[in-house]
Amino acid sequence: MTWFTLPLLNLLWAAAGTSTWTRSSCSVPPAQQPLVQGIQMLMENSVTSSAHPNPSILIAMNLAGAYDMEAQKLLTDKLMASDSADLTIGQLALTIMALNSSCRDPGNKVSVLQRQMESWPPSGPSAPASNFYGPSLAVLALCQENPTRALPIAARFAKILRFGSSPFNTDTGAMATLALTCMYNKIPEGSDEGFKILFSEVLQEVVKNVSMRIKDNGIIGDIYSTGLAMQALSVTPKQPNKEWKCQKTMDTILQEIEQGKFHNPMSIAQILPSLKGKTYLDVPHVSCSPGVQVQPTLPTQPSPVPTTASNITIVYTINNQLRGVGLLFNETMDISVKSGSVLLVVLEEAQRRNPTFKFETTMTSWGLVVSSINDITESVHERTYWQFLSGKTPLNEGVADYKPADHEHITANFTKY
Ligand code: B12
Repeated sequence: MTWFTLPLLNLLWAAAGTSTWTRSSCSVPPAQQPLVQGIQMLMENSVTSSAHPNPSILIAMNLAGAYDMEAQKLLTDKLMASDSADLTIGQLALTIMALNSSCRDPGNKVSVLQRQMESWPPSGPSAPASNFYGPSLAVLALCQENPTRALPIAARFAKILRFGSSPFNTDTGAMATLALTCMYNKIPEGSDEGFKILFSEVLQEVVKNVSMRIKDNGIIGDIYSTGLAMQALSVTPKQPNKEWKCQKTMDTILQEIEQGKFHNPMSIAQILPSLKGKTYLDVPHVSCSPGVQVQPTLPTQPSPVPTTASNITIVYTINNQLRGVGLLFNETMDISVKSGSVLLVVLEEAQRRNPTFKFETTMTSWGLVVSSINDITESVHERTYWQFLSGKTPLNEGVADYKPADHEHITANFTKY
């Protein structure tokens, strides 16, 4: 072999569109395993007979290897019994994947999802990127069920995604990468070469956007999108435009876990597969033979910080400047609450003191969303919502998780996505 043959071979390899790029591998160091076990137990403990069944938690439990077999069975049975008509496209897709991860047959849920995706999108391709999250889940679930039937749906999804995605959202990009990678890997033999080219081109673009969000400390997007982004970058056939050091990402996430940033069960469900070296593409390969997992002894919890009864003051503003949506207003109030309170307590105190600050919440898989303030209500149709900011920076947690600091200025701003 002459000195130039190897580079030449590489070039030919690349030109053929074959996927070769060296991924850096990563794993949780043994000393940090108890941290991971701790959050998994926290997540599993959130499964109760009264809680609304969360398919993302079942997927994470099954990918990681469930500790609590009773919780696993309870969730599986509840999801089996759920009515497709009550679910959005994304929820239905997650339910199908969750049942598959428990080796249960999702039955007619698959054909319901297939039909819904055949008439997607309902209102033209101008939807913002975040609206592709649910449909990405749908393409992924349908791809895992039957790639041949999923092919036309996935192709339409890819074309719309290519032309209609602004602004870019890391979580959505990650989920779209998983969906398109599944399709790319499973294009039925004899299909038009155009499908492979389409998925390849759109994947390249989405992976480029995800990789642009890699920060120096390894976080991809924000800490809560990093789990999904790790899954995406670890399976994509397309090389990211920016070098990704998986271990760096892992180490930073472990530090964040140590600082208690992953206590919301849904945030754990989205990070756990990556910590275990798993992705949603592994769902069809989960082995359901009777559990070998043993519930670990509880890692020593950090002793609770003694609560000082001191009060803090939060400056709280509610603002609606969207014309045509009810009354325009901008009201500010100083609110005093116990230090360590979550933002929800601030909102409750504001409402107690002034009826203009009255608000309503809706329950979701991530917890409570503030759906209405001062009678101005979010709308999926109008794409409006109440965004929460600290100063000018949007919060990366919801009101039931975020703990404001003394003198922090929190704004609830009615805006569009
Ligand atoms: C789309 C989206 C939105 C849309 C939802 C509307 C819609 N119809 O699409 C909008 C733009 C309104 C939104 C708002 C917010 N979001 Co958001 N959102 C997402 C995203 C990208 C996808 C959610 C989804 O479709 N899931 C799939 C379906 C099948 O599951 P679902 O449970 O039915 O989905 C619902 C919930 O996820 C809920 N939801 C969406 N965001 C949030 C945030 C919180 C805190 C809660 C409780 C619920 C919630 O809306 C979905 C549709 O009804 C996720 C990303 C992710 N990794 O999950 C972020 C995500 C859930 N959002 C997040 C955040 C921080 C927010 C905001 C708090 C941002 C802000 N600064 O105001 C607000 C909520 C404020 C409030 N009023 O209480 C974080 C939550 C992190 C955390 N630890 O809590 C995520 C993970 C993004 C991230 N990586 O940081 N969001």
